[in-house]
Amino acid sequence: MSSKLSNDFIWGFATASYQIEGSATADGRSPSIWDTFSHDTSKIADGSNGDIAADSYNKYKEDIELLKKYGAKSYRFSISWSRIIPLGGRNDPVNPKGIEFYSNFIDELLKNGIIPFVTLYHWDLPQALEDRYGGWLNDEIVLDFEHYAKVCFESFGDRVKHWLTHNEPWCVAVLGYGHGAHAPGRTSDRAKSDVGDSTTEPWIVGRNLILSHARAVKLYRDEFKPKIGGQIGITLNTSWAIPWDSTPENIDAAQRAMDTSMGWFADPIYLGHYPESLKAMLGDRLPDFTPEEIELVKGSSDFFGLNTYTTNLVKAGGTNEFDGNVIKTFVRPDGTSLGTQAQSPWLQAYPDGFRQLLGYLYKRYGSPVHVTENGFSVKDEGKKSIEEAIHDTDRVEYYDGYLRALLSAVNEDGVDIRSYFAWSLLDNFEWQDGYVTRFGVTYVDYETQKRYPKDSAHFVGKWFKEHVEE
Ligand code: GBH
Repeated sequence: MSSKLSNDFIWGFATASYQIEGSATADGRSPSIWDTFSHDTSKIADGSNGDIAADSYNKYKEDIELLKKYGAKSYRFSISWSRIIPLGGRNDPVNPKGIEFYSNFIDELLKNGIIPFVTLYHWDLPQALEDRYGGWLNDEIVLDFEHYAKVCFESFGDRVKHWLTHNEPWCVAVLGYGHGAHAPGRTSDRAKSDVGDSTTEPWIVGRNLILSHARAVKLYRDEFKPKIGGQIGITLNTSWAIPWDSTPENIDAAQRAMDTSMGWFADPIYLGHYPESLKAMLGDRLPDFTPEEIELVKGSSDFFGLNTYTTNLVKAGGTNEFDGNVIKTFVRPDGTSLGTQAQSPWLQAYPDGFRQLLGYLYKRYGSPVHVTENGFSVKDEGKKSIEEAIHDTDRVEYYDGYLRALLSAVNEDGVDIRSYFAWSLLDNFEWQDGYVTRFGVTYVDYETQKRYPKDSAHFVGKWFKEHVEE
């Protein structure tokens, strides 16, 4: 048995437009819902926003230099919808300057031998569509997203062969409309927002996200793929769920956690229906699909896109519907913890959970897997000097463990994995956590916007050099 990954294995680093680009008003870009949300300083831990971020709109050539230096084969980045169509809608003008920016960017990647892996939607909806009809709550969005996707396929499809429609629809629906922690910040919690209904809106938004994904894929397959080839799919996020102990209630609870975090989207897309446990939990509040819609949705992803960071132990008895009404913990019955704690409270390192998750979803859904995000925020890294921060031992250990787990999943468990992207190339705007939490393999000094490779950047580069066949 080979102990390596095949030579066509794609690996690299990932980012997202709002988290790194800055230049919020440059060249005709209009605000997105994240500009609005983050400018309400009560929403972001350090009162920051993405106005400047890591300044990648201006420093993109430097970012590509870093990718080259680390030996990356590919770069996963997202396109800012409001740079391409500032007002967002299907009858609104396309912004040539926005097209030009990403076009130059893609050319520069290709010139350096780096494969562009493009996400269409990583959460930065044009604010104009939120104002016009309520964004993802309104099914108007389905056709507007399809049109935006079409403009991108037409403009970049000659050079981009790897497309993702949505990044983590669970986060869009739940964090945006359930907990109100992400833009547009709607929730039933009136301490956080005057508007929103957490019992219904996330499920409506989820349905529109699925339909918009499916329409964009159908368009790509009908009008673009026959001529230009390429692959298109969606990327979903989940933590792996392990029953806290072997009681039937807790085994059931762990399955419910998977059904809610991943099955909500994956079951319709790969299997053609919602998970039974979700229907049972929500009844009429889960808006179903018509038979025609199911025909559109089922089979609408060429691969399984996975973002995953951690594992939870799961017990029955919670009241948070978005986790499937379970209690999640890192603490085992014997009082020990699963792994090293990150800066992010929701994240501990547990490589074996990654391997188990890969096996689970390959068995359940049967699609080749692209791991489009995986990474670690080192505790208190934001408080360290640059000299200290670049020696990011906990992150190196995280990647060491998770990459070994990946290799075992491929070579021992037979999971068909096609790519791996570390999150993230750069420290960046970590949404509601602002700039304090750092996920980069490259340190960004926000005072000077200088970049400093961390030990983990070298580690990941070296690991793939040693583990991908020539
Ligand atoms: C990814 O989400 C994002 O795609 C990326 O933009 C981000 O920077 C990166 O991870 C690091 O966070 O306690 O209920 O709020 C990761 C998936 C799912 C992880 C939600 C945090 C919090 C659950 N995230 N989870 S909750």
